[in-house]
Amino acid sequence: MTEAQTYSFFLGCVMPNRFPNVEKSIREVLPRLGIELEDLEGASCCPAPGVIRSFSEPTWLALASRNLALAEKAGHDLITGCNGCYGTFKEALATLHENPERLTEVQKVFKGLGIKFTGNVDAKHLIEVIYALGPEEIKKRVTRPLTGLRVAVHYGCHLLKPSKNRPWKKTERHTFLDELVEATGAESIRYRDKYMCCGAGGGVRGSNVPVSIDIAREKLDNMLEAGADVLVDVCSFCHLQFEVSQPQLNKELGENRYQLPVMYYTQLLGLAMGLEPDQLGLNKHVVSTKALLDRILG
Ligand code: 9S8
Ligand code: 9S8
Ligand code: COM
Repeated sequence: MTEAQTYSFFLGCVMPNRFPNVEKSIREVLPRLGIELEDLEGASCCPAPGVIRSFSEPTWLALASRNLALAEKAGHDLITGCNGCYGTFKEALATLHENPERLTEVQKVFKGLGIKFTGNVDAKHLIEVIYALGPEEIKKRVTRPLTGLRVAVHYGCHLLKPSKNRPWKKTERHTFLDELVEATGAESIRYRDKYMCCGAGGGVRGSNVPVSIDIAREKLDNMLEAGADVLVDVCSFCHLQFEVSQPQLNKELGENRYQLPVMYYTQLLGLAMGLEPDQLGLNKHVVSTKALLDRILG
């Protein structure tokens, strides 16, 4: 077992408000892997990279810095389970580190607010921290192998791009999430346009719902065509998109074509580690997980 590590847990807006069941699965699973989470009291919206940064980059940088300053004060690196929040913090840190005058600007904004910030803090996606343990280490925790389960993984955009400021191998064909899924005994299947956006980010879902869910439909069609039993994601906003779009699409169609269960990675891993569906919030899904759970739990 690796030494315990502690992080400041940044929730973002979507997870605590819309998917506390996913949050629960993270809080159950991570400590069992030796990853301790400390709440980041007083945190605000990251703010969303595809939205707020498009309106005012300096406002985005100051608010992101304020959240980073809370982690810096707590003495831990920040950890998040949302790709969008991860994107904000990675980009904000790169901006501050590459342009010291931007740090000075932010410090000026903080003047008189009692916020100390040096930029000496890092931000990680929880999947990065889990992957650093190694898929072999994950395999050792599996007591209920998910053999025969066909998983369509969805990476999302901000986790991978821009690749310059991301810790992953420089490739267009990432495999780290597939490896972590396969460590549970499940099979990560190939499907068309796996690395494509879910259609929600960049303000698309907020401004043009028909276009947004049409992109989700295309991804779902590709997954279903490849025979997926479940979709696995690692982003609060992608999770929202796939959970909420399916009933919307079914309503438009007048038939229940889209019923692909959507799990966050820690829910899948938790099942493989022998946790109960209730502990992982799997009984609180929009798209029912019941038939799938009956199959897995036997
Ligand atoms: S915070 Fe506010 S809207 Fe959100 S979930 Fe993730 S991106 Fe950051
Ligand atoms: S994909 Fe494209 S922009 Fe993003 S990361 Fe999460 S939401 Fe879905
Ligand atoms: C998507 C975040 S995860 S944003 O909508 O692009 O800001």
